[in-house]
Amino acid sequence: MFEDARQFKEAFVDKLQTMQGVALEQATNLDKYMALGGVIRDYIYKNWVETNNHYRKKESKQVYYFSLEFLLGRQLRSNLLNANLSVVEEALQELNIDLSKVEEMEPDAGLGNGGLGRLAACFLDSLASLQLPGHGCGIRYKYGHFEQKIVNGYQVELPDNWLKEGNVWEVRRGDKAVMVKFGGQVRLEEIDGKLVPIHENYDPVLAVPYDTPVVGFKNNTINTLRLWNAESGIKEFDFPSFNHGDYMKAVQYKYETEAISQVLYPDDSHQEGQVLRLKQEYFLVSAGVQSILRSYKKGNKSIRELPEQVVIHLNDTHPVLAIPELMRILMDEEGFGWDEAWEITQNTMSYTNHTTLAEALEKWPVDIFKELLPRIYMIVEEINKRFCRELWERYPGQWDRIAQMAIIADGFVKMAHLAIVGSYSVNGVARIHTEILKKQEMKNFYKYYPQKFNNKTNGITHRRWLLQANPKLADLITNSIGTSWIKHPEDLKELRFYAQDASFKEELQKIKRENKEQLAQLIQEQNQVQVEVDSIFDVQIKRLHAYKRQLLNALHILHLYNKLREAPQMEFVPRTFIFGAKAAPSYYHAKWVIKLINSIADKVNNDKSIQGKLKVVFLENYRVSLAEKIIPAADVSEQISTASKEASGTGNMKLMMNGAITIGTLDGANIEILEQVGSENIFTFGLTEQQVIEYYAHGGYNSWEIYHQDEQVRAILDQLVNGFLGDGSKEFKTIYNYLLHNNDEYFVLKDFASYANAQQELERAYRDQNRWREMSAINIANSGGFSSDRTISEYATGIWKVEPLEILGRSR
Ligand code: 26V
Repeated sequence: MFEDARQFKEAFVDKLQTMQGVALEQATNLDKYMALGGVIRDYIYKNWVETNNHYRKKESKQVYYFSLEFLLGRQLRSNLLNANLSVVEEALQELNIDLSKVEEMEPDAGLGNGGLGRLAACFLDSLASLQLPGHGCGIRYKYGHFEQKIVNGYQVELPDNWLKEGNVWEVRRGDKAVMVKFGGQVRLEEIDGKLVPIHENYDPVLAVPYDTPVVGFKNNTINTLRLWNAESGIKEFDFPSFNHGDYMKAVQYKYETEAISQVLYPDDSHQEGQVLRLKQEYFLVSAGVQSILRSYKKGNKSIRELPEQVVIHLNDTHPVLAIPELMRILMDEEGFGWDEAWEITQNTMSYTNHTTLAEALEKWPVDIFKELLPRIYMIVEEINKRFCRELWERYPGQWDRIAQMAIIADGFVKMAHLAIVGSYSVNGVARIHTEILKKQEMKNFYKYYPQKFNNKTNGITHRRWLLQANPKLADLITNSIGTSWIKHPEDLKELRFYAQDASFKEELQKIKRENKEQLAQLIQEQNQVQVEVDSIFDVQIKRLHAYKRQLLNALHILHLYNKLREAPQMEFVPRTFIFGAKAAPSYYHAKWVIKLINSIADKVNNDKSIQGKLKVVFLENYRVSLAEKIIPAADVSEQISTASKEASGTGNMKLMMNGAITIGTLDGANIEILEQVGSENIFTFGLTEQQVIEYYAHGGYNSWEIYHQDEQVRAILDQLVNGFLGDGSKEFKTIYNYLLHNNDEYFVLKDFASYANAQQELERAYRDQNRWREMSAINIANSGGFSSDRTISEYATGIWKVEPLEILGRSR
């Protein structure tokens, strides 16, 4: 199929007619996108069938990655790349169609908040590309992460109706629907001498799977991302039989049921006791576990062998109810006793922790939990009882320790505790993060289960984030060191010899400049701000959160601006600060920081006295497809979280891989980046993790002291409240109070001087362009270890015990 461009063109024109009902001449870009997607999908589906047959036949162990979030972004270009359809671009050109225009028609699949969801998407890509039998299991939210508009400098949220034109990649599998039960009562009835739980008066919800193919890189493997849709199951023809009252009830029921998969919670840090969120979590895992067992039982293996055949990976605590759900099915439906069911369950589940922020650790009020999931609550209670008994035997009399480790305590179900107790592996996402888990956050659990804890430093798919997002750089790399890095990203190491090569560096610089030109154009179109292409493009793109300290960056910009205003002729390398960030809709502090950045932008960008040397740009609606445009154009990568707070970070890896130089704290994966590139090729600053933890434990920091001692800090803080930034109203009082009256929880002022110093050093380094390019090359050369292929290989051998499986494929 598609041996040449001609064959593809025929299929494409045909698809335009059969799918969209238009001729090529009349087709809009949307028509073209749909038809192109349709042709590619047909092509991919063949190997999908093949892959599934092969998995069935071989009875190979399967991984199911359970996650409330999958932040896929767009799929057209990555499917083209991975399915090896290189003729397509050429064929479209012959038809006078610009692929990049067509591509813009695809809405991002924004089914995630940030790092955790994007990691899940990178992992799917690596699983398939490494020919590992691994599948995603999630929710098909009707509305993805909100669309952000900036109005007068403020964030405004709009619904993201990403499915409105349909979704060419997915297929609905109505025949594979399962039922999920909420509420009702459970009573125990004695049947044949055994106590059997009978669940009555529950609300049934139909879970309907929509499958999306996940295409491996040029290898015929097509794995599956299964997303569940919540439906009432009430058929339209049932309606006439309802009398008036029932009719209203039926409509209401339909509405309430469908609400379960209606919208992604747009928060990545703050847990609220929302029943709907708990419903979503149980809905996903119940549907997921039921469907896994259903297909497992079609094979020849016994359920006792489940742990050798299946691993369910829990992406944070959100899908942790998979543990009691599997227990329920094994006991209530398959007739296992507790001990055997527990052994199977514990050996089937593995869990990743993604944060130590206390406010993000999930816990559910017992009364809400019990009412919504009565049978699951009984099981969790029993898990807790048995676990506490074990603890009592090991630590007799140590009530405090046992209370601290209990799964149910103080009226809450603690999901991280359930996760650790119910799975055989617990991992953190960067070395420092895992160490913090072991010595602080989960200290007692580590002492009790040392063998469960392990580290898996995060990674990113170099296919999307380099090969696809930065094709010119990818070509330069291939022309220099050959193609092996594409399959073996560690081979990027070979580039280190080119760090001294003048012509390589010249090319590198040329490519960066071209990418910057493109981004400058986008900034002009979107923000009507003209930026200097030869200025330093200094980028901070990530969720807006106090611990990530966009505020530190913003205050430092204000500081640079003050210096420039005082001495416009001072030595200064022009800089463009670029931000992209969404704030959780109810996170007021974060929203004020957005407003602050935009107010600084207004002031700075319009001040002629500084001769355009400083520009500030906040790009609205940060998302995967926007990241793909910003990252290749970045010179500087801002990774400035308060040490100990950023579990890993993955943007840091994407930017490094595209040749940006990191300015960062010793936090998350920054530490491993530092190790890879050496201290001459990164700018680090700020408090260490130990110092931060010491301050939190014993106090000793007073932000007012810095205000009083540091004249420059005082100047910028006063500018927040003296009308300098706006219409004379004192609108940034909340930020001022946060930093001073609330003592600056994340040490922004404490790290300010050290950050400003590092920035000065960075500027000095940039002046030596030859040296800067060398640094850039060294960063790219050492980024291969941050490919998610490395991460996934480690999961496969260290946790999942799964092996690659060759798929022969039908198409070739
Ligand atoms: C928490 C919550 C709390 C309840 C409401 C909905 C919600 C949604 C997501 C989260 C998870 C927050 C944890 C998280 O996103 N961690 C990030 O994980 C990245 C991948 O491991 C890592 O690189 C980042 O450093 C880490 O912040």
